[in-house]
This record gives sequence, C-alpha cells and structure tokens, in this order.
Amino acid sequence: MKTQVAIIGAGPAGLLLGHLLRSEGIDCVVIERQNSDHVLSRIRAGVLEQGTVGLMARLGLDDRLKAEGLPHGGFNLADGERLIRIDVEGLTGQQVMVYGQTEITRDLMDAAPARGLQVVYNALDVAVHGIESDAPWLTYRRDGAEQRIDARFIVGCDGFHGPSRKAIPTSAAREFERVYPFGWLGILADVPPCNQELIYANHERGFALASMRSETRSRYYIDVPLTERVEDWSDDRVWDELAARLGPEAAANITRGPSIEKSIAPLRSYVFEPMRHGSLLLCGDAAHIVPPTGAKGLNLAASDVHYACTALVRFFRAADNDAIAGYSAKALARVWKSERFSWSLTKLMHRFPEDGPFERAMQVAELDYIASSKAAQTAIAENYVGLPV
Ligand code: RFL
Ligand code: PHB
Repeated sequence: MKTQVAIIGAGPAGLLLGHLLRSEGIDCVVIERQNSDHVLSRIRAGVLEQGTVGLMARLGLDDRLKAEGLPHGGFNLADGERLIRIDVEGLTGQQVMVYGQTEITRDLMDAAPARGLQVVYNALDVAVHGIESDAPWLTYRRDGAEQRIDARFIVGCDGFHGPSRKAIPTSAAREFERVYPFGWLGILADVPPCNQELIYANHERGFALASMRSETRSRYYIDVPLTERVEDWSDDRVWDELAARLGPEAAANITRGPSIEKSIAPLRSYVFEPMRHGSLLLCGDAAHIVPPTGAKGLNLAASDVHYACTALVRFFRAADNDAIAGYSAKALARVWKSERFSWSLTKLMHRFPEDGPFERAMQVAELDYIASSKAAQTAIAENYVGLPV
C-alpha cells in the first residue's frame, strides 16, 4: 500500500491527526496495535483546553462534546484547611471543558469511516524503515500476513512505549526525565461528584484529586507509593482515604459507590528532543510525558498534532520543507512550558518522601501567596486553560 502519511497509533493523537489530514485532502492511514475496544477501555484524561475543543470544532466533530461536556470556569487547590479557588474564567476569559479522553477517542473513531480515514487495528510488530530517506516505509503483521506501507512521512503517535521514538538514533537525540516516587491510584464510579469544580488537595496524608466525567460519574485520584498494589486497595479503603485527604467540606458531599475502574499510574516528566528525524515526526506521549497534575498530556498531544498537520499541509501544497524542518522547535517550545507547569503543580501539591520541614514550609508559603495574589492566580489560570498554540 502507498500513502502520503502513515500514522502509528490510534490514540487521540493519531486519530486527530488522521482526521485533520483527511480534512485537508491528504492521504493517510492509521496503524494501531490493539483493537478498538481496548483503545477505548483506557481511562485517562478528563480536562480539555479550548485549543483541543477548537480542533474538534474545526473538524465538525464536536456535537457530543458540546452537548455532554461540562464547561468549567474554575478549579480549587485545597491545603487541608481551606479551598483556594482559581477563577480561571474571571482571570483569563476562558473555560476548560470536562470531557473524557474515552469520549473524544470514540467521537474520532466513529467518524473515521464516513470521513474516509482508514484505521487498521490489530497490527502487530509495527516497524519503521528508511526514515533518513524521502521514501520511508513501515511494516507490520496482520492475520498472519506481512504488510508494508510506503509513505512520504511517518508520524509516530504511538504513546510512550511505542516503536517510533526508538527508531531515532540515540546519537541524534537527547532525553530529559524525572520519575516521581509515587503513582496516582484512580477510581471511576457512577456517583455524583462531591463538588461542582475540580479539587486538587495537598493533605498531610498525601495528594487527592476530585474530578468527574458527568453529573453522575466521578473520577477521583490519590497518590500512593510505587510499591502499592491496586489489589490492596478495596473501594472502601479508597473512599476513606479520599474523605480524609479532600477535607471535611468535600468529604461531607462524597457519595460512595462501587468502582467501575481502578488502576495505578506512575508519574513521570519526560521530553525527547528532537521531535522529528528525517521523515519521521513524533506527536504526543511518543515524545513527551507530563505528570497528570496539570491536565496537560492529551492537550499537548493535540497541539503537537496541530503543528504537525500545519507543517505537512505546507509540504504537500507548497513543497515547503522549512515547515517540516521547524516542526520540532515549534512543538517543543510549548511542550517545555507545559512540562514546567505540570512539574511545578506536582511539586506544590504532593508530599515527597525526601522532603523535610523546609520543603513543607515552602509549600505552605506558596499556597498562602497564591491565596492572596491575583497575579499568582492569573499565572496558574493561564497555564491551566492552555497557553496559546
Ligand atoms: P496514547 O493515548 O498512549 O495512544 C498511543 C496509541 O498507540 C498505540 N501503540 C501502537 N500502535 C501500533 N504499534 C505499536 N507498536 C504501538 N504501540 C502503541 C497504543 O495502543 C495507543 O492506542 O498516546 P497519545 O495519542 O499521544 O495521547 C496522549 C494521552 O493519552 C495522554 O497524554 C493523556 O491521557 C494524559 N493525561 C491527561 N491529559 C490531559 O490533557 N488532561 C488530563 O486530565 C489527563 N489526565 C492523563 C490523565 C494520563 C493519565 N495516565 C493514566 C497516565 C490522567 C491519568 C491518570
Ligand atoms: C481526570 O479527570 O481524569 C483528571 C482531571 C484533572 C487532572 C488529571 C486527571 O489534572
């Protein structure tokens, strides 16, 4: 098979890029290792920036997002005693949208056949070849048969563990990494949220986040040491811990119920530079990871995809090589700012095992400063709502 752009990975980054390229009349194919149910079963992001919402609108795929998404004009930081509300809308004029990654992926998946976007699921042993040439190709196995796709570009949207980043020679790359000494234990339950807006809490027992998917479905997280196993956390134990960490006001409003998903995700900051090598471009988690505290991972994937699509359109319409050459620097400038925000909010809201009284005093002072300073709240709000693309 021959195409203009071969995309590896049918997560949100790959599907979004596929749709954007198709809407510009560019030929592409998306190759995914898992089946579609497996892709939809991953419970991840919940908060979308306006830029991400805007891309769905540009594609005309935002009907359900507009109908079912929950626009939020603010969120709260809790320090064990009080709630510090960040009035995102008042400070920036913009809102974020609470709409699950599962739903955005489903919207993109469902629209693929009608938009002529070919997605190949169950593709095994995907490998990239010839990325330093103008005629790269990828190979995979499906139903026992070897397959080959020739393309002008390959875009790796295959997440943190996919093969595309590994195809870039280490001599041409630099990696930056911080692994955190805890993970987030997440629980999804069909119960009404305890608060209308999100609450990020730094309690002496640890971090907690109260989030939601709808008026009737809640998503909560607590941080746990990496040595913990999810089997050791009964639903009751999670609800007790949430009630303790989120503080008395939120605890009084928690509705308990059986979990429909429960898992532990490790926290990491990671950046791979450059995000292009020859004819291979990287987008989303394939190139970078942020800890989820700032709700930035999916949104960064969306801004990468926007930059990549713009560069590819210029290449195919106007033979503009400079746009492709500039992709990595353009995307990384935004990536690093989101890395900084996610790292700083993670530092502020978690108790690190190595921290002593001084580090704790710094957290208290910073939360006090945020509570009393419109400038500090504005800085947080403009990062949370999403820096310009
Ligand atoms: P994905 O979603 O990992 O998709 C990659 C796809 O590539 C496929 N793949 C392969 N396909 C073919 N061959 C191979 N060899 C392959 N290897 C892998 C995979 O099967 C998969 O389908 O990456 P993508 O598209 O870059 O999207 C990134 C987002 O998923 C991620 O950044 C967010 O979920 C991060 N995140 C959040 N982001 C936000 O913007 N807002 C949030 O509120 C938010 N909350 C979160 C999060 C991530 C979390 N976890 C579990 C890490 C909360 C959590 C708990
Ligand atoms: C979520 O609802 O899953 C969620 C919300 C905010 C975050 C991370 C995850 O910062």
